[in-house]
Amino acid sequence: MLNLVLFGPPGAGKGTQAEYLIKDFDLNHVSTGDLLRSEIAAETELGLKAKAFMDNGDLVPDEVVIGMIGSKLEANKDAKGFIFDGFPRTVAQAQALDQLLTDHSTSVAAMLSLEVEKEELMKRLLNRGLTSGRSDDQDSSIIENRINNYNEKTAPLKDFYGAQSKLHSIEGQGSIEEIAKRLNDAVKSL
Ligand code: B4P
Repeated sequence: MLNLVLFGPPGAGKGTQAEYLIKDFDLNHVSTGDLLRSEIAAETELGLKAKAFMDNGDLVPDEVVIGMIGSKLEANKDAKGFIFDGFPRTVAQAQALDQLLTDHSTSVAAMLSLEVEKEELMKRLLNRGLTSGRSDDQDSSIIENRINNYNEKTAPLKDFYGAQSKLHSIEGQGSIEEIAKRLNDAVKSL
């Protein structure tokens, strides 16, 4: 199995680039942001719990997100591999992912970290907010909170995967196609 963690701050291009990686390497896509938004749309108990956190730009509690990943792995045992998009976002989530993958006799092959400057992130997200209908993309103070949460709770995961020699930093500015090529080259070199 080829399991990739697609990493980066909000607006780094994770969802955008995941589409190319899925096609190029025939992987299953697991986006915790997308899974949470479908739970909210379906007005499930989990969705109702997650909504307030997401609307404020805060991380949803670890146990909620980890449970969703466990179900996805269980339901796709024959997959060639997974692309984890927006997960893990905390050290506890990364440890849980390692354990879940070990239980399925596999592991994370690489963390692909998209590097983008804050100014560009703000620009992309506010721009997406014009059409996405996502309230967390429409207000600069909420976007700031998301970026601060990333710097405080999520960025330390680079050390977590770096210590396992799995960190690959990728320049995340430029055209979408250029970045897709950089990611493709990085995966082929694994
Ligand atoms: P996500 O859905 O993961 O939201 P995101 O980080 O904003 O998405 P992404 O990074 O994929 O967007 P993209 O750059 O592709 O999370 C939303 C919320 O869910 C979180 O704030 C949190 O509350 C919760 N959550 C999710 N996972 C969680 C977890 N594991 N634990 C706890 N809470 C969790 O796109 C951004 C824009 O940039 C797009 O408009 C795109 O077109 C544009 N863009 C992309 N690449 C570009 C490029 N090269 N040039 C110009 N524009 C580009």
